[in-house]
Amino acid sequence: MIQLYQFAPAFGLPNASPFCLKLETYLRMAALPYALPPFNMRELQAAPKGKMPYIVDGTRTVADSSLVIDYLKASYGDPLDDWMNAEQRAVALAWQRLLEEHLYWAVVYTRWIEPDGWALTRPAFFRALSAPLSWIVPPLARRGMAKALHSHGMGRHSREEINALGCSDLTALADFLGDKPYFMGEQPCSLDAVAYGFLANLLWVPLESALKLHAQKYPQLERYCQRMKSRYYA
Ligand SMILES: N[C@@H](CCC(=O)N[C@@H](CS)C(=O)NCC(=O)O)C(=O)O
Repeated sequence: MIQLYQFAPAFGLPNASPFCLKLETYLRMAALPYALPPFNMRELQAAPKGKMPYIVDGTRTVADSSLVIDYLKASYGDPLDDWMNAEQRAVALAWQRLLEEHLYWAVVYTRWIEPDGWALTRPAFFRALSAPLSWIVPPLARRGMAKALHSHGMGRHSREEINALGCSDLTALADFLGDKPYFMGEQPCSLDAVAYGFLANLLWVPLESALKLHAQKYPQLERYCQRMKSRYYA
């Protein structure tokens, strides 16, 4: 059976990492059985690309949620996306990139850099550490995130600019979803695993960030997450 390596649940969600929640949701959507080995820091150190999630499937280890999904499609078929034409695939990929390569960094800023976010993130992500690691690791990890934000470019903006950029992504997502049940229409597809991974991680975490408050202005986003949850996590 596929072994899914990811962080421990946090914030009342199956995973507080949008990429981990994306992959677990994909496995459920595609009805692929998987097991969740208990998380410990050694797994993150052993991660082939230094990030979660990754899977072990028999003799194969595959890292990166999107590359894992490509591998799963090639190995077990593509029940979720095989109905889409080339234009729909192009649109879905563009939304995925908006979520993963842009909105993600605004979320990272609110969780790791803004003081209210850090006050929640630190205990939620590092509770398993005991002293002295619990004093040393969290500030180092936070510094690493600040560096990554700066390298990406998002971290060079002011707080107001970052929130405005993230909010415009959320407005676009809400406008595109509109009254549709799923992002690409009547039928769910792998983009919905990505969207759920990110939107649940904004709407359902106890951090009242500007991004969350903005997302709450669009009731279709909450309805969408509830729809995904009741269909795939009942
Ligand atoms: N492109 C990767 C991104 C994964 C990613 O950024 N994972 C973060 C958690 S959201 C992580 O493991 N961070 C740990 C670290 O950077 O040390 C994917 O799709 O899997």
